[in-house]
Amino acid sequence: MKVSWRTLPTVLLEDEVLDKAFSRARKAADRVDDSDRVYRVRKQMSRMTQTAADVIATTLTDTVNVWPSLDQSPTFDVAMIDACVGCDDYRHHLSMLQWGSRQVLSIGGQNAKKIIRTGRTELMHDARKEAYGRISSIMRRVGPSLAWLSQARETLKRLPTIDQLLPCIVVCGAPNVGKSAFISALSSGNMEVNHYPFTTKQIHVGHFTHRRLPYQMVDTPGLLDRPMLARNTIELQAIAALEHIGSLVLFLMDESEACGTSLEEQTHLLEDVTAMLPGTDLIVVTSKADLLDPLPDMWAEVTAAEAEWREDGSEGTPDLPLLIDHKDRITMSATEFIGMDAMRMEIIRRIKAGRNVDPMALPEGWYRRDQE
Ligand SMILES: Nc1nc2c(ncn2[C@@H]2O[C@H](COP(=O)(O)OP(=O)(O)OP(=O)(O)O)[C@@H](O)[C@H]2O)c(=O)[nH]1
Ligand SMILES: [Mg+2]
Repeated sequence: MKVSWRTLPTVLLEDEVLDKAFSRARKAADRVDDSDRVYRVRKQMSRMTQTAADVIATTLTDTVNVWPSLDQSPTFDVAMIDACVGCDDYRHHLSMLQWGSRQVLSIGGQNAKKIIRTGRTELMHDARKEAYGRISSIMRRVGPSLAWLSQARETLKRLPTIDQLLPCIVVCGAPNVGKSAFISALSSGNMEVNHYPFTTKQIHVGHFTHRRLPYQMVDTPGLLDRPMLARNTIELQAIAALEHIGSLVLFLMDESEACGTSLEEQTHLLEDVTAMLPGTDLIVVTSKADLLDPLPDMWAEVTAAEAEWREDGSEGTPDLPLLIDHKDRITMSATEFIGMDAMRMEIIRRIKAGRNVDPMALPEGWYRRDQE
């Protein structure tokens, strides 16, 4: 499911909702034409009351309806929303709008009745004024919720978009190990950069395409910066949610320790991550291969094989040799772009291997486009 956080329409604020409603109401009254004064005033006042109430109720419920229901949102999104704006607040403010809508409709109905039942025009005017007053006071209570939603929309617009039906590679590791550089080096086209709620950092979402299938890559800055015990529930939820979005997790280790985290700490982190994501295929990758001393044995061979493949037009699925370090781990240099094509092929192989063995058997609830 592709979530529509980016396309949430503008949320009208309290005054804007009232202006819209009252001006529509005025126009509705202007259209009334009746030579009998009592009939005319009655129609005018009841239309004003009803129109104002209807416009407000509709505006509020329309807002509620376009905001995705958290119960039906993917776990990763819910964790991100919780971290960005708070799920409890999210639910509370939407339910305030629902409440406001009901109140306003009931005020509209009650006062329209008063207008219809009286024969005295001044009482009709009074009932219309009373309706406006009561509606405005309901709107004063809904106002803070509209303001909250309007701000939340700004935050949610920047959530990374991850298509859950497409393969997604989650790139994690300690701070500064080279996650963003890796994603950027493997990305064809522009990388999306989103603000990340947990820290002042940014989240990168990149893509590459193989045989017309887009592969998404997403990094996890800030998620793993703190020791496991110091993390709060929401951060833990977000980490756990990686299991739902990731077809494959790459854990980057910086052997050079240039990142500022010792190898020992990075190893602890790897243990934590492995424990948190028991169901996900994970590859440990040594980053910054160019800083390894000595360079991996295969350095020259991989450099030549990748260069040759690129010169030949980068076609097909070649068996490029992987760059392997002295610990028998796959390694690459994002800045020198060595071992990257081989790494990309390995990613594709691993994701394919992890997918359904029977290509016709899809998980429940999925549909095949070619069978529609
Ligand atoms: N020599 C070398 N430096 C690298 C390589 N990849 C990344 N770096 C450097 O390592 C530093 C951190 O790289 P980033 O890609 O920002 O690391 P990150 O893991 O995204 O960092 P955070 O988002 O802060 O957690 C930068 O100065 C990069 O230039 C590499 O392959 N070789
Ligand atoms: Mg980064």
